[in-house]
Amino acid sequence: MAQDLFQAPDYFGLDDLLTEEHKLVRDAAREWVKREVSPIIEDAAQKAEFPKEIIGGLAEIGAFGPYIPEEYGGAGLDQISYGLIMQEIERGDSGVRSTASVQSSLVMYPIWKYGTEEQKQKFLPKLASGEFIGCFGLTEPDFGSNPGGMVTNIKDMGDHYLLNGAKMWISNAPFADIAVVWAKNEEGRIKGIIVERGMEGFSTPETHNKWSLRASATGELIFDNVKVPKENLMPNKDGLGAPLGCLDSARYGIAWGAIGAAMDCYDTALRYAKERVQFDKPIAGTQLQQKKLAEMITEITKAQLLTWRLGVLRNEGNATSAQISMAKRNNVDMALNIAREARQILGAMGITGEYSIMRHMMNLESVITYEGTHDIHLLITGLDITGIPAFK
Ligand code: TGC
Ligand code: FAD
Repeated sequence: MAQDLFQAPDYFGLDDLLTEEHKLVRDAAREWVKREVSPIIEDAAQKAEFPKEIIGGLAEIGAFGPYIPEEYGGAGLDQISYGLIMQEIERGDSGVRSTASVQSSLVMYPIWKYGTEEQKQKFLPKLASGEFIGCFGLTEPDFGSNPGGMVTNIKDMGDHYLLNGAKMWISNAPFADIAVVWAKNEEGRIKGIIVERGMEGFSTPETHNKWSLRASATGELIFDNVKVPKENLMPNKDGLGAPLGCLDSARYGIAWGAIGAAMDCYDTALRYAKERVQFDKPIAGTQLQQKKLAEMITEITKAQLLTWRLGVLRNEGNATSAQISMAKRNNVDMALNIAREARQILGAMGITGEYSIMRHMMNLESVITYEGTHDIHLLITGLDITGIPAFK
C-alpha cells in the first residue's frame, strides 16, 4: 500500500467538543494505526489472514474493553473515548475494528454485565490484555435477522450443561480462546454461556472465500454434546434482551468506526484529485469531482455531529437502542457511499491495493449486514416512531 499520509477531516471543529483525554486517546490510536496497521493490512487482506501480531498493540491502545473498569483490566474510559478508538481502528481496517468490537462489546461487556464475580476475575483481565481472544455466537444458519428463533440449546444435566447446536458467521471464531454463546434452555429461555476452547465436542471451522472483511477471521461454532460446567453460565440476565444489550454497545462502536473508514476514503480521494492531472489541470478542479468531494465532507460532518451527540447520551446513560440503530445505519451507509464515490475518483488506481479505498468498500459490505442489517435498523426506527413492529 502507498505511504499512509492520512489527515483527519474536521470541517466543523469537532475537536473543540472533545476533552484533552479524548484527544490523547484518539491521537495514540491514530499514531498506532499509522505505524502498526497501515504497513501490513493490505497484505493481510490479500492473504485473508487476521494479523495476530497486532493483538498486543490493540490491547495497549485500550481497544480491548475501553470502558470496562480498571479493576478488571479495562481502560476505564468514557463512551466517547471508546468511540474514538473504534473510529481510528476502522480508519485502518473494518476487520481489525471487528476484532476489537467483538472482544470489547460482545465478550467483555456480557461477562462484566451478566457474569459472576468469578467469571469477571477469571476472564476479563486476560481479555483486556489480549492473552485471551473471545467471540460471540448469536447467528445460526437458519436464524440471522431473527435470532429469537435460535435452536442451539442447553440441557441441565445436574452437575453440568449439555450444549448442542451450531452458530455461523462468527468473527474471531477460528482462533478464539472462549466463546460467549446464546442458547435456549429446556423452557425455551435464551441464556448466555461461556464455552472454552478444548472442551470436548466444540469445534470452530473457518469460513473461507470471503471478498469482504478479509483481514478478519470468520468461522462457525459447532457444539456436539459439549459438557459445559455450570459455573460458565452467566446468571444475571437472560432472554433476547441480553444479547441485544451487547449489540447496543457494539453497534454504537460501529457508528464511530464507519466514520473512520469514510474519513480515510475521503482523505485519499481528495489528495489524489489534487495531484492527478487530466486535460492539463488537476481533476480536483472539475465540477464533477468537486461535487463528489463536497458531498463527502458534508456527509462525514453530519455523521460526526450525530455520533458525538450519541456519545454524550451514552455517557449520561440516556441513549436509546433506536438512536443507536439510526446512527449505525446512517453512518455505515454514508461510509459505503463515500467509498464507492472515492473509488471512482481514483479511476483505475482505485481498484488496486495501492490505496485503501477498495478494501474499505468491500469491508463495509459486511459492516452494513452484520450487527443488524441496513433493513432491520430501518425497521427498528419504524417501530420506534409508529409503535408498530413490521418485522413479522
Ligand atoms: P423483540 O420482541 O423486539 O425483543 C425481545 C426482547 O429484547 C429486548 N430488546 C432489546 N434489549 C436491549 N437492547 C436492544 N437493542 C433491544 N431490542 C429489543 C426487548 O425489549 C425484548 O425484551 P423482553 O424483556 O420483553 O423479552 O425481539 P424480536 O424477536 O421481534 O426481534 C427484534 C429485532 C429484529 C430488532 C432483533 O432481533 C434484531 O436486532 N435482529 C438483528 C440481529 C443482529 O443484529 N444480529 C447480530 C449478530 S452479532 C454480529 O453481527 C456481530 S458482528 C461483529 C463484528 O465483527 O464487529
Ligand atoms: P437474513 O436475516 O437472512 O437477511 C437476508 C435479507 O433479508 C437481508 O437483506 C435482510 O435485511 C432481509 N430481511 C430479513 N428480515 C427481514 C424483515 N423482517 N423485513 C424485511 N427484510 C428482512 N453474527 C454473530 O452472531 N457473531 C458474529 O461475530 C458475527 N460476525 C459476522 C461477521 C461477518 C463478516 C458477517 C458477514 C456476519 C457476521 N455475523 C455475526 C452475522 C450477522 O449478524 C448476520 O449476517 C446478520 O444479522 C444478517 O443475518 P443473515 O445473514 O442470516 O441475513
